[in-house]
Amino acid sequence: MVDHIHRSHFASQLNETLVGQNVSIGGWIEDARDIGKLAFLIIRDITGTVQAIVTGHDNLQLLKSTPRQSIVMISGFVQNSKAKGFPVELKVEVLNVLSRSTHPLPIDPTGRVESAIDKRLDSRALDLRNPKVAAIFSLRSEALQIIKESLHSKRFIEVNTPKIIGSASEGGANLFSFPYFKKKAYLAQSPQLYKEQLTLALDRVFEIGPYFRAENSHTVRHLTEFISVDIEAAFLDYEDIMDIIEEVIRDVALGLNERCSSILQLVTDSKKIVTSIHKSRIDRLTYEQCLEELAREGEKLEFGDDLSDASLRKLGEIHQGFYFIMDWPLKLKPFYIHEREDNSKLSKSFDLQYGYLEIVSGGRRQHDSSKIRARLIEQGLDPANFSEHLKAFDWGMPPHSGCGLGFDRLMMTLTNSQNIRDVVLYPRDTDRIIP
Ligand code: AMO
Repeated sequence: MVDHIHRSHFASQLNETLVGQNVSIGGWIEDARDIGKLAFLIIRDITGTVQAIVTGHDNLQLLKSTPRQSIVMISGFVQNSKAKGFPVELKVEVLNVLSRSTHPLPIDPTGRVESAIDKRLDSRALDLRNPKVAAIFSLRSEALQIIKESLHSKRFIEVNTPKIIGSASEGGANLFSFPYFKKKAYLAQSPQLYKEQLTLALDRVFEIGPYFRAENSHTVRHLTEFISVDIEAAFLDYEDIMDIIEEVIRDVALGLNERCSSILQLVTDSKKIVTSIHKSRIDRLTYEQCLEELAREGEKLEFGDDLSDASLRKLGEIHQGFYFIMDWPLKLKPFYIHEREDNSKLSKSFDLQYGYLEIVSGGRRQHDSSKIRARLIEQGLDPANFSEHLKAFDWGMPPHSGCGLGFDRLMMTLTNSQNIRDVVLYPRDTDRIIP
């Protein structure tokens, strides 16, 4: 019986050693050129393309009525090819059309006719047939794998904390709320409180999961749902976390260069990810040094002012690629951030920037619950709403530090993408909740 599901090979596996063998390939028709007695087909699967030669009245008739992008299973013999880019080709014996596409399609997935990102997102699954688009998501997958390997090698264990929560994790207003049986529940803004609590027993944890933020931001770098790599570690200070995150990002850049050079070529037109991170340590500037640098550029800011996009862009011109900004004013940081012991106006905190784009935020955490209570009140938050969290601090809480890395933003920098939507399969923003 002919099996119409299982293929014998992926497209990229066909080579001269298979000449004369009968193989089957499953994929979609990218191109078809009928020259009368025969037709040339280009069949694509996730690994690449195959040239196929179709002959015979029935097969040619079937092909005539089959639109491009339809799913086919072809089988036949491998033979040497004279075509440019194809050392071998498939002489088709059996052509099965398994699923016909409609014509015309909403977008051209070959990329020959370009569509705006919004139109592409409306037909995202089809958009992914464009090898350049699919490549971004292969890189994403590999980057996640490398991050996990890197953190495991540093004794972190992976955890999963709930995304349906009963009270705010970060404080502030940007929470999505919804009815939950007889209660009100929220979508987690971050795993901040859980990951901190877990250090009292598990020592070093990381979580890769979604953050939900009801932020009314319309930019190329904000989504309402995005993926973060959160890490938290007992008995480490914030500069240790800066070392760790620097190593993780270096591992990702070097790992992608090593493991994915051909995919990188598709995405970035270069076989290597171009970031300064390969060569040297990432610059570490204090917030106050940033103010001085900005003042030299003619931008006068007072201590305590936040750094605007424009200021960060200026700093990004001076410090190409990644750079840290550390020791922010305490009042600019969330309630759980620890003050510097030598100056309580400053915090043990850091952001990792890539130009104007903030990639990571983290710091040493306050582990004295009375100080956390005072900070909550200072920030207009009610400690009673955090009682479930605060009780863990009475069970023996080690000093700890951690950070959250915006994974989608990291992928933007690694793939030279200007819009976060390019590196997220089904982005969620203020306007888009489908598909
Ligand atoms: P923060 O709020 O800075 O820190 O978030 C961590 C990182 O997440 C990314 N990010 C975003 N990415 C896409 N769309 C958004 N709307 C968005 N908002 C933030 C950024 C940012 O650096 N609990 C702390 C982390 C910690 O201290 O461990 C936190 O949530 O890259």
